[in-house]
Amino acid sequence: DNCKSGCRGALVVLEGLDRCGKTSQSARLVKNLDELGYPAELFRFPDRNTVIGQMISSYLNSDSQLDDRTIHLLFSANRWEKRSLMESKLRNGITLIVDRYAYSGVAFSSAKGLDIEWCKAPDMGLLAPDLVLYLDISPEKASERGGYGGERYEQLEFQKKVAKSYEILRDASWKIIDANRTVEDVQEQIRDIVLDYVKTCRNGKSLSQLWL
Ligand code: 2DT
Repeated sequence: DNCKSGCRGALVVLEGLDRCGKTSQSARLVKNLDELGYPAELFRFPDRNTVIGQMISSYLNSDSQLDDRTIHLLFSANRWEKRSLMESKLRNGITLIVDRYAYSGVAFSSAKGLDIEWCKAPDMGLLAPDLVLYLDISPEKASERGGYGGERYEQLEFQKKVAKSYEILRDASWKIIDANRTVEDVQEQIRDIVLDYVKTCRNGKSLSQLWL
């Protein structure tokens, strides 16, 4: 291992519509990196294992009703409660593959009509990803993939609005991945892109914060 002090893991975020393949790609990516000798761990948001995460889960299952701003802040708090753990793992050289992050927070809440700047504010100061991968698929195509699971946001009309919000949110640094291809093709492309970033971070790129 040629990892020197200052060498850290990369923070890699996967974003996209429901059924774009994020979750299986995240798992495959962690496995690929581990096999290549780069320690990696999977995080996902919402993290339903915490008390806040259980409130979010109950809302998504429509077992509870919450005001749009209230649930937005819970999603953000659910990221804040993992911030220090994520930072210490990164500083210990572990690459984090994160299935949804603050961009989902802004895209989904602004799709309900909330102001984008208001949506971004509570996530200010969270760790900024080194790389955002957007798994691009049309809302129609996504909805045909094995059907939605019946959670609150899994409806074609709403996903169309989310897709528009993501378009507003993304910048030139995002890598847009064509998610219409086979799982293996997508996996290979993602692995190659991410390896570059992992190497850059090991060479001492510093961690920064949202929303710079
Ligand atoms: P999963 O199906 O990936 O578990 O997501 N969501 C997610 C938000 O509205 N705000 C957020 O901050 C995050 C992280 C996207 C469950 C749903 O929760 C939405 C889909």
